[in-house]
Amino acid sequence: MLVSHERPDGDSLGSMGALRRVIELQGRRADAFLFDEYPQRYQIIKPDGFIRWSSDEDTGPKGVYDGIVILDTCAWNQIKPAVDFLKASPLPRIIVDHHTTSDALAKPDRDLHIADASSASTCGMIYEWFEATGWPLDEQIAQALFVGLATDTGWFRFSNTDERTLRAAAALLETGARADSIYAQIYETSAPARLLLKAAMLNTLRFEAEGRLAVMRLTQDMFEQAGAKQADAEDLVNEPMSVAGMVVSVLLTDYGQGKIRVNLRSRSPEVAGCDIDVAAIARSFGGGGHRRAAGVHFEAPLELAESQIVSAILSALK
Ligand SMILES: [Mn+2]
Repeated sequence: MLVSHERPDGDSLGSMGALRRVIELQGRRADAFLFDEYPQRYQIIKPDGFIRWSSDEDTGPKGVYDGIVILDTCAWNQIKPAVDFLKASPLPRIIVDHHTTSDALAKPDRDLHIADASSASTCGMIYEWFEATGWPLDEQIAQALFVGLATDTGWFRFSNTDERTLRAAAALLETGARADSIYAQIYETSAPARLLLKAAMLNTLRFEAEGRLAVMRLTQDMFEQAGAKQADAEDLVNEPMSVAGMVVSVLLTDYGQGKIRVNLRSRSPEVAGCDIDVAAIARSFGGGGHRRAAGVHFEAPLELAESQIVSAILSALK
């Protein structure tokens, strides 16, 4: 049984898809569970074998499993629908994750927790795992892992792009991954709704701290008017990073009923001239993530959440 975080991204889907396929090639079966709808833009990772976690399964999926693998997260609040099941389940589990935030998801005497915050992606860790075991890879696995490597590094542009990532990427290209078609399928097949949503978001854009901080909003009205889904908002927080001198970008998404999600991005110190650890800022509000990409949930009105997060960033920028 494979599980990853809510709001699945390329790295979580890629690592689940690749592991599912490798297990299948070993003559066994693995089911990957999703807490959300399968995102349309990741069709390149074969969606069959992914099962939607349903509310009547809150106490556990009906299938019979030998063990659980949790991928690309080690935080209870990112796997909320499965928390009761996982806390009660006696099944041994393996956790493979590259985030700095870490809850006690593993029991030391029973489970295996493989954490490597120096890895750019979980897919990179999975690739190294497969390489070490010598399990044969096929084109489907190569495509899935390449998706995670590429998306978690902003298509090999972010500061986490390192030689490990590029070595793994090279090996996956050798195994049949096609960078051009993966790029086109992920980034050049978005619905018109995504562009409309982006336009609405950019309408809210404002600069603070002499143009070193960008603040943007998304509201339910904007989603409705654009005809957009939650998945259409993925990566939109990165838009202001195209501006010279930008250091931190913040996107606040209002889900209604006082539920706010905040996405944070910061530029690497070599480019920005200062080192803003957005994971630390997120953690101070109960969130988490990486130094350059983090997130936090607020139960507060939008204005209040915004003023709190903005003043925390402004004091970090001082
Ligand atoms: Mn990841």
